[in-house]
Amino acid sequence: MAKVNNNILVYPDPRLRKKAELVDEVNDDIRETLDQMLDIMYKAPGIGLAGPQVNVHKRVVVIDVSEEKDTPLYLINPQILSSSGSEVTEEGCLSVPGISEKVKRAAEVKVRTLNYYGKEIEFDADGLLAVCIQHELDHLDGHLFIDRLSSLKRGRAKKKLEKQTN
Ligand code: GNR
Ligand code: NI
Repeated sequence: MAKVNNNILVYPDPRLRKKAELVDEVNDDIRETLDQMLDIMYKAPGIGLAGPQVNVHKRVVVIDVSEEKDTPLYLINPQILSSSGSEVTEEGCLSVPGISEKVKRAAEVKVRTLNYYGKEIEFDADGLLAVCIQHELDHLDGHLFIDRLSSLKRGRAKKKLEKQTN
């Protein structure tokens, strides 16, 4: 019913800084939102998309890190229960266009989430999936990957972003 805005919000849009709210019921409305977010993510193209990026301030995320783009993952009210190790990965963000920087995050995460059908599930993730989950959960709390850079690198990134933004 409610159509998700096709435009992905871009830094420094203050709406990217709003904390997303818990989903209280996984119904057809939420599933429609997730379907639309997946479309937008594939078209972008990206490997993940969080609600706030499309002005949906609910704790919803879609991810597909598969090569064939045939393994969508839907996360509703996701939580990281525990994490271990650390890994540095070059990250980009659809909301921070033109910037890519190395970010240090946990290498493995244990996740508890509701799935597409509202069932609570738990799973472990590593590699790019673990990185993407952490990146998307940051969006739900209004955080961007550039917030995690050293102040020197963040300063440079912001300067580059300001030059791009007209
Ligand atoms: O498409 C995306 N690629 C990506 C690469 C490395 C680490 C994280 C990501 S997520 C990003 C899409 C996005 O902005 N999701 O919020
Ligand atoms: Ni992002």
